[in-house]
Parts: sequence; structure tokens; C-alpha cells
Amino acid sequence: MTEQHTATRALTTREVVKPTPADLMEDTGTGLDFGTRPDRLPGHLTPTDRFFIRNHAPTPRLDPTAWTLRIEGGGVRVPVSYTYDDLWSRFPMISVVRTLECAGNRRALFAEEVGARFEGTQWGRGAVGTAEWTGVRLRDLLEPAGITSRACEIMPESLDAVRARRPMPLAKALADDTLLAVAMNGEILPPDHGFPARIVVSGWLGAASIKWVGRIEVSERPLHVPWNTRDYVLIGPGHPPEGTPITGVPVSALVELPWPGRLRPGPQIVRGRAFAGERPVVAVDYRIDHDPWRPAVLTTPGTAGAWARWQFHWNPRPGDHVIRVRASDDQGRSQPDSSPWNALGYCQNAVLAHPVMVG
Ligand SMILES: Nc1nc2c(c(=O)[nH]1)N[C@H]1C(S)=C(S)[C@@H](COP(=O)(O)O)O[C@H]1N2
Ligand SMILES: [Mo]
Repeated sequence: MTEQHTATRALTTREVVKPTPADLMEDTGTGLDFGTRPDRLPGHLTPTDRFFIRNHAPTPRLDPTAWTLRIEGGGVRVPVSYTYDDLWSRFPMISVVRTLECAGNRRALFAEEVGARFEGTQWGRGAVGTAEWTGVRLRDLLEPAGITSRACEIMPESLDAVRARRPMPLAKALADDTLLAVAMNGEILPPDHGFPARIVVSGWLGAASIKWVGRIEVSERPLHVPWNTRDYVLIGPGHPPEGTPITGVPVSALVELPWPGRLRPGPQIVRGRAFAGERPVVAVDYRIDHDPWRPAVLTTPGTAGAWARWQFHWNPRPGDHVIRVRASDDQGRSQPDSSPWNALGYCQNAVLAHPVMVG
């Protein structure tokens, strides 16, 4: 009996701080990773209470009065260190609306698509969300350290148990919208999303947006760490043997219905989102069963780094139906019919055949 009790406890141990009720979030079963339910999106922004969590280790509880951020490495002239107060008092604060998407989003659907299983978190469609992030531009924090003329990569590093690190090129670090965020949706960053401070890298895979940052390395040489050599790389046909590190995320669309969806017959509106990483989504088309493709209406336009909202009117007859949605970005890229296979099951973006039962 004791043994059974222990087993049950291990399975139900939560390693995140915020509540993750089943009516708002999908439990992936890892104890660390929770997706947003696509049918629980009331506004353009994802409310913080249901914003997806992707943790490689339990959420750390950090004391902001003891926290410091060090900026150092071969690519700075003078290492600098900031306190939490410094972030608030010494630098301009900006707010940007940006979407974060995990490279593994839809991995479970990818597995169904190719009839195989992938290692890693078995995400449905919930590892994507949009928030208003408030913080200090990374370039403003780097400036006092004096970036050398040969500096080429910037690598934020975390204070959680995995010491998460992922380099980005200097140009991306200096971009207008690369932030060290201290707030999310107008409130102090919650523990699960990186308190006291996290990086937000616009349009890139979520893994670049390091949470619980404590150090930033500036390097004059390319940096090789697990997150750009072993994890978060595309391995498979069309890629070099060592794989291609993922940067921007590909265009995809999401229907705001459960999977499968259940609807009543009669006139109604079907809604969704579409995201294309660093590019704005400019068009969304949909197809019901074998009908022709038709344009959906973009109700909130897409921007570089943030999703678009779309909708269409539908008057379904009772029975089983399939909804397909295909988003396109401003460079004419749209979703393929099948996702390029890769060993770790990243970047699924083929058009999904969304089953909907009407009755
Ligand atoms: N320190 C740290 N940062 C991290 C992670 C992590 O496990 N530890 N996960 C990354 C991944 S893979 C993703 S998709 C995003 C998820 O951010 P969120 O949990 O705020 O949604 O955080 C990234 N930053
Ligand atoms: Mo991720």
C-alpha cells in the first residue's frame, strides 16, 4: 500500500507553480510541460493563467533581491553586472506583443502524420502563445559592457537546474525587439515564465527565449552547447550530418476547436490563429471536406513575430467533417501538405486535417 501511495505521488508531483486546470491547459504527462487549450483563447493575447509552460527542470523560486545579471565573455571590454532594481531604474522599458512557439509544437500530430513515434514532449497544438512582454532591450544592457568589433554571438544562460543556454547571432541580439522581459501581459513575470527576467527572441523557436536568466556571454567565436548541437536541431534528409540548428519557426495555423471538434449544425463562425515566426501572416485559406479552398478573413492582422487571428462562416450539416487551414506569410511561403521529416519531430507545419463532428 505504501509503495502504491508513493507511485501515485510521483506521478502527480507538479514541478510548476501556477495551477494548470484541465479546462484551460493540456497536461502532456511530463509534470513540466503544459499546453494551452486552443479552444480557450478569449482575446488576441493568451491569458497568463493558460499560457503554455515548457520546462526542462522544475520552476526555480528566485529571490529578486539576491538576483544579478552578469554580462561577460571574450566579446566585451568590461564585464558588467546588474541588479533587479537596475533593470527598472537604469533603462528604457518597452512593451511588445510577441508569440512564443515551441519547436516541438504538434509533435504528437507529426507522429500520427508519419506513422512513427518521436522522443520528447508529446505536444498537441498547445505549445504556442502570445503575450505582451515588457522589459529592457538586450542591446541597451549590452552597451555599457562595450561589445568588441569581433563579437559575433550572444548567449543567455539560465539559473534553473538545466543551466539552459542557446546562442544567437549578434545582429539578432541587437534587434529592436529582442528583450530581457520582466513583465508579461502587464504583470510581473510569473515564476513559471522566467521570474525575475527572461529573454524574448522574436520569431524564433521558444527555446531561444531563455527563462530565469542570470548570465549573458558575449563571444568572438561561434558557441556550441547542447541546445544548438544535440537538441533543437533538424536532423534528417536535406540536412548536414550534424543537423541544422532551428532559428525562425515555420508558418502554421491553429483552429480554435478541440481535436476532434464537436459542433451543432447551423450557421456559425470558426476561428483560429496563424503564426509565421519572423514573418507576418498575410493570408489564411480554409477548406471544408472536398470543397474548394476559400479565403478566411483576418480579423487581427499578423505582424512580424506575432500571430494573426482569422475566421470564417460555416453552416455545417450533421455528420463527420474535416477542416483544413493553410496560412501564408508575406514572402509567399505557405504550409506544405506533408511536414519535412526530421529525427526529433520538430517544426511540424503541414496542413492539418482537423476532424469535426457535427450533430
Ligand atoms: N531556463 C529555461 N529557459 C527556457 C526553457 C527551460 O526549460 N529553461 N524552455 C525553453 C523552451 S523549449 C520554450 S518552448 C520556452 C517556453 O516558454 P514558456 O514556458 O514561458 O511558455 O522557454 C524556453 N526557455
Ligand atoms: Mo520549446
